[in-house]
Amino acid sequence: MAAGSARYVRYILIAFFVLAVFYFISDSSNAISQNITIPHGNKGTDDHAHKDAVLNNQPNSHDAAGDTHNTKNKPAIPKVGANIDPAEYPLAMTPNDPGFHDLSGIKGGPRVNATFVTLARNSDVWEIAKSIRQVEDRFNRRYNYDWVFLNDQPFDDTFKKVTTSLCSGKTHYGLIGEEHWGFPDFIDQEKAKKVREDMKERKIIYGDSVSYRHMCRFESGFFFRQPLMMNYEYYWRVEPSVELFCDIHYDPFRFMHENGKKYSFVLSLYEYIETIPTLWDSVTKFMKNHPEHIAEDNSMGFLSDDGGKTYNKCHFWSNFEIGSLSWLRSKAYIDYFESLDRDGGFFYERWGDAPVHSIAAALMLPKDQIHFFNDIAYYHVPFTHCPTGEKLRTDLKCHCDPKNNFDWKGYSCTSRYFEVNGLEKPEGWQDQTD
Ligand SMILES: Nc1nc2c(ncn2[C@@H]2O[C@H](COP(=O)(O)OP(=O)(O)OP(=O)(O)O)[C@@H](O)[C@H]2O)c(=O)[nH]1
Ligand SMILES: [Mg+2]
Repeated sequence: MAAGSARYVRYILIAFFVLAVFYFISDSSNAISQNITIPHGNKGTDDHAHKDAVLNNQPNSHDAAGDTHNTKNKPAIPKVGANIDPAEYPLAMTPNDPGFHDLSGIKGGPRVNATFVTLARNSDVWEIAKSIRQVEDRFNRRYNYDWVFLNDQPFDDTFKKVTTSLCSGKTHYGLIGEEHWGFPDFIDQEKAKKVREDMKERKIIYGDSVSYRHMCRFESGFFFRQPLMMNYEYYWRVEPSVELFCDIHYDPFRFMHENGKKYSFVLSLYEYIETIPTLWDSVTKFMKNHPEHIAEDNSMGFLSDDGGKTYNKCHFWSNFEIGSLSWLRSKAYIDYFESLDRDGGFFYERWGDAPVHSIAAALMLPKDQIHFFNDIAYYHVPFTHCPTGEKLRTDLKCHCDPKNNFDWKGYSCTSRYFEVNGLEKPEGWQDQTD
């Protein structure tokens, strides 16, 4: 009997021991995860500073319109304008600037109220995965900016899981309303159909596509006013299957914000005239009706070789854009979009968002608010922007072949941009003209 109860006591002691071990393990793993806080550049870590930082993070007032994923549960990063002085964290733009070569860890200093934005279908998941991987590796893993995904159909679980796992910032998923992805009531459906049939016969790329037209109109006039996008001031557009070839050492959003830039590009080229035969007529009408929206120091010289009589078809390639959402939401841009939209060319022709954005930027922004990011090396089929200058390419650890750089070739408009802005072309440009 005594031996039997000793056995029970032993069992109870073993059970206690096992429980104690379990408790210890789970408590210490908690302690470990609590200790891995992502540094957020906020030198003061007092409660007040933390509260301010949270207050300056994106408001959640529009979350109802989309699905938000934040598996990382990261602390808020202070925004420009929060209780942090950007001057304490100067942008290291060149190899001589302190901190330029430090690409490790999360970057200290403030963040701009900005997001990446991607319009995509569920079927684009693996193509956008490639793009995200590159954007994260070359830049965002150190900055953790959010990423907004937009779709005219609900995103499926695979899309959300894959993209959320790849993005270092918060991810948000928005469903586009029918009013932003469909035919407006003033469009004559029969006429639009005939145009598509005709373009199909003439083999104009995407000429017979309805969805491509909705996409172009959406990117021209609506992406920046989606409820999820209303939470931000700047955007960086990313498309499926794009590539980034060089390390990005500084925060381009901060560069835009601190230098008063509203629109930026890396590639420019000529548009197919068959897709926009009457776009310039429509723009001319807008200019006449709204002279108040035309900037004095505009870039008409980039768009026209005869002082505005005709369009030379030059545009910034909008599959890459870093820009100001406030500008796109301004009365000037909305008046412009609505005027063009009423003329029907998104459906009666096949106006692309690239010439629509570019013409707006060139006419309604002063020249110095448009920026060419020479140091962001980029590919979207079939064109490459690979920075001119061997020193720059090696400093930024670029892996693009400079022979593929499109900037100075005949079909690019970047030379014209340089001329209009009185900029000096980088050394070695002559070697890349063909
Ligand atoms: N949700 C959704 N997204 C679309 C649709 N069509 C295009 N997109 C997205 O809109 C963007 C532009 O479309 P693309 O097909 O890349 O157009 P493009 O760049 O002119 O042509 P490509 O040379 O084929 O890349 C991409 O981010 C696409 O994923 C669509 O019908 N629905
Ligand atoms: Mg594309």
